[in-house]
Amino acid sequence: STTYPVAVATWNFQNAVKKAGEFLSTGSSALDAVEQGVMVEEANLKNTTVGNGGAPDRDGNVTLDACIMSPAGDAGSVVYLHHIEHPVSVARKVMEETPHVMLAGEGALQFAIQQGFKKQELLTEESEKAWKEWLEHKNYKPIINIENHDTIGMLCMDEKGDIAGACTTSGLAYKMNGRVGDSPIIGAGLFLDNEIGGAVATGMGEAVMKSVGSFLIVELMRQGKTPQEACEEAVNRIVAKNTNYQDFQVAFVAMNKKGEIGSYCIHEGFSYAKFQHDEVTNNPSKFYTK
Ligand code: SD4
Repeated sequence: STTYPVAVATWNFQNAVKKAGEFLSTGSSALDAVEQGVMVEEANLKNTTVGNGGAPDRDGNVTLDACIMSPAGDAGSVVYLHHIEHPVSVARKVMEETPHVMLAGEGALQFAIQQGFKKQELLTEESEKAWKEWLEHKNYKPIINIENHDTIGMLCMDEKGDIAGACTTSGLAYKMNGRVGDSPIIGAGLFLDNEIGGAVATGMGEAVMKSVGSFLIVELMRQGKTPQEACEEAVNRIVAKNTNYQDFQVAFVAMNKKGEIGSYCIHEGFSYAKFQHDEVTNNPSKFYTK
């Protein structure tokens, strides 16, 4: 039986893969499906790690990072973007409407507004309240698993077998002002090669950036590893290089050209959502810590 169309996403984001699946099932391109899929979480006010409702940095600013890649290998990215609910769509505009790959901060916001995006307040009452509580102790300690309130990275393969990917986040809660994570970095939070497959990451962005994790996974698949083996190798390298791996989570999801999926993470509790064979499922990931 055919394994695609297929959509996979980090964490238990079944609504997002369902949306992507609806687009894929009615003949949409992987690129349209992946954008529409992750937009579900950008708009979800209950998700405090993506888009509208995202947790702020330690100074109270909600700053968003996102990127997108097309089957052709084109890429667009925005970092440190304020006041725009759908950074993935701005990233797509960067890819399609500019000679660049990445726009940051004020320039990214200015570009978004020129493209017709509306400026809005993204800090919700709940997120503001949680931030003010955090200010009382100021203990910066990223949470290992926030299950369905987390960063979304998604890969889609359409009816033609073409792969697109996206990743979008408000980053780690109470990060330093100006901090950018792995999610909008091509090769770290997301990478794909339409001849091989793709990978997405979530968790402690600093560890993912230093290992260029998603690029590594695609290259390992190119050398013949399965998506599962490639994800395991990427996590093993991070564990080997970080003596404090007990204190943070990193998780990867990968897909190859056959629509085979693999996933691996440091700590138990990560799962990925999948749309395949017209069915939406949540799939607990294998993990490193015993
Ligand atoms: C970051 N990787 O900004 C993102 C955050 C994340 O689970 O995925 N949290 O580092």
